[in-house]
Amino acid sequence: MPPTRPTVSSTPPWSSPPFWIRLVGDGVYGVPEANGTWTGMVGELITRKADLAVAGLTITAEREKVIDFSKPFMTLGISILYRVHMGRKPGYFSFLDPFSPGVWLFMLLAYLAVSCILFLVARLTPYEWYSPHACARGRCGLLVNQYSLGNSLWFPVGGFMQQGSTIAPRALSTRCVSGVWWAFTLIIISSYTANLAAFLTVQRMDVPIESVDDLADQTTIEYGTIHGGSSMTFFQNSRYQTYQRMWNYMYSKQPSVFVKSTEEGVARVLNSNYAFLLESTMNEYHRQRNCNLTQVGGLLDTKGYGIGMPVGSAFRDEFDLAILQLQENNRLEILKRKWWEGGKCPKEEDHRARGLGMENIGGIFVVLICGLIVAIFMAMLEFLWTLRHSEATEVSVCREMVAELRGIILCQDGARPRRRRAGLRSGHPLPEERLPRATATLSNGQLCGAAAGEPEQLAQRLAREAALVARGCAHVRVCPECRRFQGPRRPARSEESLAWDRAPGGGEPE
Ligand code: CWD
Repeated sequence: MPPTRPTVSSTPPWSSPPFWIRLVGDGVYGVPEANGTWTGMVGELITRKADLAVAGLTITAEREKVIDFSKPFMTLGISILYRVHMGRKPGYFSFLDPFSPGVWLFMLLAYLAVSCILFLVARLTPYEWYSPHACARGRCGLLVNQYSLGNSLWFPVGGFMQQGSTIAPRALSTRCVSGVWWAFTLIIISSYTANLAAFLTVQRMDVPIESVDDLADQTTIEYGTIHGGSSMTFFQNSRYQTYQRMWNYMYSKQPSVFVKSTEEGVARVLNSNYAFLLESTMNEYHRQRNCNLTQVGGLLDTKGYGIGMPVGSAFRDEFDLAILQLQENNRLEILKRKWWEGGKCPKEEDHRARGLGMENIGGIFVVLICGLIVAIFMAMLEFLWTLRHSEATEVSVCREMVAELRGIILCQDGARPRRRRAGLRSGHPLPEERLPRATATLSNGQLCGAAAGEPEQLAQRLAREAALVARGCAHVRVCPECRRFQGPRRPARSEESLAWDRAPGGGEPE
């Protein structure tokens, strides 16, 4: 138990030993030949070479015509045995799996496209140009646009990461771009979250066929049955279109897709791209012993195993009675469990229940560490960039950086780099320090400055923005109202500019 080769017992009768048990001569279960004779165990029973056929012999109508069967002692059906397809092993970067590389690429392109369009649209619409200082009426009428290139690139990142940003779109057009980007983000993040758990499992079952129809509809996976058995005749005699198609494939396929034994079929499943149409009893038996095997779909039919004997055999009633008794006192079920039960194969859910380890999500830690390293590297570059106009001193950049860091850690303002102070002394101030403190000349010749009694702070801010315009900074612009008072480029502190300075409410749009 279970039988691997058909077994036939011959005279003298089994009830009074000695009796002989031997394997059937041709090694098959039995199918009818063209000339009306039968092969295998069925043939030996018909010719009375054997008294009993004790095996996984399927009771069929065709056989019932030529031999007798006991009552069925097991029920089964034809099933598909296939090898377990292992998904990719979880890796450090499994968190990227929910989307294909193509989708990640398109997301990056979508992000860049949205950033560019946001930048252009914000420049185009007049509603994104506004005065940052509501109280600056009558002063330098500067308009700013919050969508600088940097902000245009940063704003979609805030939306995508569900963090938002302090940049709020003002115009209908920029709100429209933001709205569609947020909608896109919503779907992408929801889809990612929904798929993430499934993709972080240890090993994912990934079966290319899920039913007999899938098997019949493809040609890459070969499939076949045991040769000379009832499974083969099931397909041969079937009137169902799909099974007919499968029979035509199996019959014509070269090299043959039929196997001589279940062992040969199982080995073929494991070693090649082959699906074995195997009786469910044997399917279960082999799956219990090899976790790389799986059953695809359900049963194709329902039938039973019976003990075969020649027509009119004297043993039939005795076997029927014994089988019914064994069934009623659960002996058959106990025996089946005893012989079928094998090692336990882990289920897919078991993997999930175990939780995620570093092998699943370690990659995000790598991303974090890389991000921090890049940030530190960029801070260093920014530090060097700031010093680029400074006068060279005998103090090395590294020492200045160390001094700066020490100052930060010890909260000592006095530890500021000497090179910076040297820069100021030498008349090469830092970018911020180079900004005008109270007045500035605009590129269009407009002078912007603090009026008498104007708080110094506001004057400084206005002057600073004016200086940005003067440096060609594109996200600051002189308001159209102001331009009315401005002629073409002219030197600072022209008569006209002074007139503008004095004009009531001239510099600030409502
Ligand atoms: N048999 C078969 O036809 N297919 C199978 O998968 C197995 Cl395990 C056996 C023989 C069948 N039981 C018969 O009696 O012909």
